[in-house]
Amino acid sequence: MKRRKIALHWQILGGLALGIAYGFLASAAGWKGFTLDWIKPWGTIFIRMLKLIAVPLIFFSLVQGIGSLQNISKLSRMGLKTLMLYVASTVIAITVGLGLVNLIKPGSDFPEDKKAEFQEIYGGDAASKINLAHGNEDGPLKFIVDIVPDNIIGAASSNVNMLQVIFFAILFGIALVLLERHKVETVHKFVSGVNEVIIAMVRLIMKFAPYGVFALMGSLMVELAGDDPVSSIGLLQSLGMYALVVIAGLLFLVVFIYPSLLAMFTKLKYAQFLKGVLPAQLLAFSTSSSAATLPVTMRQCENELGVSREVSSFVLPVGATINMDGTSLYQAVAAVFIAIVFGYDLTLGQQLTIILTATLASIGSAAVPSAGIVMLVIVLESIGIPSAGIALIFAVDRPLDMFRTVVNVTGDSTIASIVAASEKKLHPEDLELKKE
Ligand code: DAS
Repeated sequence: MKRRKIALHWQILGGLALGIAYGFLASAAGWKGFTLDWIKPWGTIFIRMLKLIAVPLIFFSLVQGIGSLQNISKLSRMGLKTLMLYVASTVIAITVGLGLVNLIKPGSDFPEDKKAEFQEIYGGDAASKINLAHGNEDGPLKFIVDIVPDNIIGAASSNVNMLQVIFFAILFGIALVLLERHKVETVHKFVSGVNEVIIAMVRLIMKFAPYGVFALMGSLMVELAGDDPVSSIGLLQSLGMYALVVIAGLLFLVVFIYPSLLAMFTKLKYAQFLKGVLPAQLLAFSTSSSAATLPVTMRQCENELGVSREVSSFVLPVGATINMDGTSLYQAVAAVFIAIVFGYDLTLGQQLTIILTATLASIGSAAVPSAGIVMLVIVLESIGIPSAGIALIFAVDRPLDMFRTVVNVTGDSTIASIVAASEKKLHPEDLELKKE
C-alpha cells in the first residue's frame, strides 16, 4: 500500500517540536558537547545550502522576471502602469512591516548577554561586515557607488555584495529585454531553464528542512540555555512575538491597505472582492506557492471580479513572478527582528536599505515555497547582519510562508482589478447579468 506522504510543512513543524523537546532534554541532561559536535553541524549545513542557492536564485529569477516583462519593453501603457503599481504596493507593504516591527520591537526583551551570545554563535561582529561602511569612495554617494560592482565574480563570491549581484542582474535583464527577441532567444531559454533547475534545487534543499530545523532549534536552545533550560523559553517567546508581528502586518494589508486601494480606484465592493479571491487564497495557503495558485487566481479574477482576460493574462503572471507584498513585508520584519536579537541598532540608512533590498528580493523571489527566506539572505547581507541569523527564524518560517503567500496572491488580484478598472476592462456588473 502506498505510504501516505506527510506534507512538508507538517514534517517541518514536527522537526520544530522535536527540536524544542530535544533542546530542553539536552540542556537539562548537560549534553551540550554532544549537541554542538553531532547535532548543530546539520543545522549549519542546512543554512549554508540556503545561502549557497541565494546568489544564483536571485540572479536568474531577477533576469527571468525582467525578461518576462518583454511586453513592458514597448513601455505599453498597461505594462508601465502594472509595474508602477506593483512596486508601489511592495514599498507600502515593506513600510507597514518596518513600522510595526520598529513599534513592537520583538526580541528586544532578550537579555543583553544572550544577544552577545547570538553574535558569538552566528558570525562575529556585523559592524565590520556592514557594507555601508566599506568602499573606496567617500562622501554621501558612497552607498550608491558601493552598489556598482567592478568585478562580478568577486561580487558573487561573497554574499556581502548582494546589492552588486542584484545590480548586475537588473542591468543584464534590461539589456536582454531591449534586444530583439530572435537575437537572444537562446539566452531567454537558458535563463528560464537554469531558473527551473535552481527552483528544483530549492525543493531538494527543503526536503532536508525538517532535519535542519530539528538541529537548528535543538542546538540553539542548548547554546542559549547553558545550564538553565528555562532561559531558552525566552527565545520561544521572542519567536512567537516575531511571528505575531508578521501576521499582524499581513492582516493590516488585507484588512486595510487593499480595501482602501480598491475603494480609491475601482467600484468593486470589498466583500465581493474577498468572496471572489477566497478560493485562490485557500489554495495559496495550502500550497505556499503563488505559481501553483496562479491558474485559480486568474480564473477567480476573470469569473468573479470581472477582470477582462486581456488584463488578467498579463498582470497576474507578472505579479506571481515579481509582486510579493506578503513576502516583502515579512522580509522587512524578519531583518529587523534578527538585528534586534543580535543586539544591533539599525541606522536609518540601513532601514532604507531594507526597503530597497526587500523590494528587489521580493521581485527576485521565485513563486515557490520558502523562496522568501532564501531571499532574506540578500536583505540581511545588504545591511551587514550575518545571514546565518535565518537559523533563528527558520523554525517558524513555514507557517508564515502560508500566510504571506495568501497576501501575495491577494495583492496581485488587487492590482489586477485596479489596472482593469483603469483600462475600462473591469465589469463586475456583467457577472450579475451572467448569473441571472
Ligand atoms: N511561497 C512564496 C510564494 O509562492 C512566498 C515566499 O516564500 O515568501 O509566494
